[in-house]
Amino acid sequence: MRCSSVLGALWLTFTTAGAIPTISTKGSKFFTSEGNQWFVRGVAYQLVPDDPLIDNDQCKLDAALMEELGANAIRVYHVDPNADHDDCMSTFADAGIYLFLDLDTFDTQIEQNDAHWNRTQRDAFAKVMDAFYEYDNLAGFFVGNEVLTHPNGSVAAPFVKAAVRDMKAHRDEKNYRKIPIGYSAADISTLRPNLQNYLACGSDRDEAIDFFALNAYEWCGETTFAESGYVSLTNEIKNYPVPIFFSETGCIVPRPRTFDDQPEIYGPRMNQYWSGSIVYEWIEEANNYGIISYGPKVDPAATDAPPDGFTRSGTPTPVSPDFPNLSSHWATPLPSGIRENEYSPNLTPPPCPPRTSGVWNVDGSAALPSLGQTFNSAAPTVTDDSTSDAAPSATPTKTGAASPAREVKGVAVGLAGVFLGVAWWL
Ligand SMILES: *[C@@H]1O[C@H](CO)[C@@H](O)[C@H](O)[C@H]1NC(C)=O
Ligand SMILES: *[C@@H]1O[C@H](CO)[C@@H](O)[C@H](O)[C@H]1NC(C)=O
Ligand SMILES: CC(=O)N[C@H]1CO[C@H](CO)[C@@H](O)[C@@H]1O
Repeated sequence: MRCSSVLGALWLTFTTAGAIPTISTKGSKFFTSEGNQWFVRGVAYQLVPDDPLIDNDQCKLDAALMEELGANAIRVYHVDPNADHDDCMSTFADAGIYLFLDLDTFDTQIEQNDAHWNRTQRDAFAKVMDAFYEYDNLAGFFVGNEVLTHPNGSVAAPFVKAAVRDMKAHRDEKNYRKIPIGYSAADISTLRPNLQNYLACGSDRDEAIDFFALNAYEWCGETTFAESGYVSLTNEIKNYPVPIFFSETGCIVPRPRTFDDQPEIYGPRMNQYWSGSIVYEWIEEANNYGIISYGPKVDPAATDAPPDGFTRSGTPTPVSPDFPNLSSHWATPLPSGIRENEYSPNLTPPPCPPRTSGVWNVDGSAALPSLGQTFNSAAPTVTDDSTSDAAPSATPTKTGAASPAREVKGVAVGLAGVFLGVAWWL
């Protein structure tokens, strides 16, 4: 927006300074507090494992280039709730950029094996919420990222939903605004659409997610809406009662990386059902998903070198052709969507999926586990003891400056028209 007159500029200063509209949900869409539909167009942003939102010089350098790119959101996987985030958050707000934040820390995330949700976790999640609720450009919280990664992982789903219930209760007890609370799922074909339906089902809306998000690497190379798998993902959500978007996208095989899914996601076939996407990821590091770098890779053995050789601060330099390709798609304005006051959704929650032998091992009509209830004692959610052995997986640990997300992303393998999402914890 440009203002030629001084008066106009003054008026703008008074009406918009520090005032980025907040985001809420209605039906299957996000809206700004100004009543406009809002689509996510973001990048995953985790330069350092602990917290990328405390170094304002760095935030300024990155926010400026993100604004030029056309991003309106970042996703951050881990923060330190004891740190001061005011400067970085206002830097991003000034650039029109919202934050989706994962509430878990390395020690507190819900695990698929040995699944539980207890007071220690609840208090740690609440601490992150308390540290961020005040920021108007906080768009939403995730209670988990890819907790369920295995076809038999469904038994962990009740603990994810229990976390949703308790985090919504915390938000409401504290009288915070209705900050949307959701979950970011791995794209496991055998868990679809049961997981998304389970988290949204039931008459008790205090237990249901406010939005769902999917990490989907199904659009790879030259493909189409129909061939990529996006058509079946879309068919599964046409009546979904809350917003849904891609919380990670950006397949890297084959190169060059074109991001040709972007016009489809924001185009008419998908934008009536989906609320956008977050591209994985900002920084170039060992996994090769970066769209910018802070300099050439250095020898990790050199003095003061970052553990993986990838510099994690400085002036961001676009990676080519990834960045220019994405930029050319994002030069297109976002769809205007529908005004909130013209939107009267008639959507009902999906039925809770019934337990299906070998596929969905959760009784959707059973009560959620209470705080501190363990996997074994959550008897209604397991069929028999053979499903509750749950050898604990290697707990993902914080290793130096390695990527906080998986270093090898899900690879979508086209196999006789069937897509198998495979994800690894490294
Ligand atoms: C909750 O579980 C964690 C392990 O994930 C454990 O370290 C902690 O002591 C537990 N807290 C309570 C209150 O049981
Ligand atoms: C799921 O399958 C994996 C691999 O087959 C196994 O290690 C794990 O224990 C199983 N988990 C449950 C809850 O059955
Ligand atoms: C959409 C777009 O800009 N595509 C370009 C991505 O990069 C390759 C390689 O430079 C180009 O050939 C495409 O035209």
